[in-house]
Amino acid sequence: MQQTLLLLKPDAVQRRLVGEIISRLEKKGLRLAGLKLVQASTTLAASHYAVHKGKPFYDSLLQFLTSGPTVAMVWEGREAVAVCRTLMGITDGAKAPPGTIRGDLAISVQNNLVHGSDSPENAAAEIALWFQPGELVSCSNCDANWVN
Ligand code: DAT
Ligand code: MG
Repeated sequence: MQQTLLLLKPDAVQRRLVGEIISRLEKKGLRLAGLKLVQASTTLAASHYAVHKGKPFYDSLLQFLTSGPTVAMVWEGREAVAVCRTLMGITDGAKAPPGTIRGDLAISVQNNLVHGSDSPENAAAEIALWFQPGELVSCSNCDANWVN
């Protein structure tokens, strides 16, 4: 089953939207495989967003991701990477369609509540960056035959 890294970034925690966002992921039928609250260091934030190094918004982005606690999660399911990206909506909250997390709950480009891996390869690398292997739990939800 495919896994993806989902971050509820510091704005989601500060705005008390953690439960709302997790609820959407649960209801979709994804399985939670890992969950923790992390105060990201600059080193962790820089590794996570290394692909954006050199862009005009990079420094601000690192400041944002280290500005408070982040909820780091691994979600698992059929096409989990693409499913989570669809649930999130596009990057700019002002342009993300209604029904998506960003479209319903964000209006900023930077402070857009969630991160989701954009490919299975990046998901594997990002999961390894945020989680130790022993922090992930494998099991099958009791309704798996109804959901999948
Ligand atoms: P996404 O989070 O949708 O995968 P991304 O990987 O292109 O988007 O960018 C990572 C984060 O950087 C994004 O969630 C918010 C911020 N960001 C992207 N483009 C930006 C811009 N033009 N101005 C300010 N922040 C930006
Ligand atoms: Mg991205």
